[in-house]
Amino acid sequence: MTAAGTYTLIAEAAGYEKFETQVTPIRGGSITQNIPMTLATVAPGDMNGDGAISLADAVLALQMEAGDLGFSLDVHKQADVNRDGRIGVEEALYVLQEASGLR
Ligand SMILES: [Ca+2]
Ligand SMILES: [Ca+2]
Repeated sequence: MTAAGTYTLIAEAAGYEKFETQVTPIRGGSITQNIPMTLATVAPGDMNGDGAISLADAVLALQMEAGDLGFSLDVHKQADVNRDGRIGVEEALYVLQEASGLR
């Protein structure tokens, strides 16, 4: 049995902003809570949204280029460096330059 009181409900998912709200359970009742999941803001070139520009991002960009998969849940649209709606060689080059300190 859960003690009475107010609890913090936290929803986290990779690539999304953290959602946090307060809930107060009622004995014998139930709680329904809509959880708006907002895509996390990422820097151009940050394909995996981990907050860093690294070789992993270049690999992801090249994988996208090779498969021409368009965007997937694992790659952020905001990572599109030249805003052409695709992730590809341009993004990989940008990431490599950024990661090596050339930018
Ligand atoms: Ca990254
Ligand atoms: Ca692009």
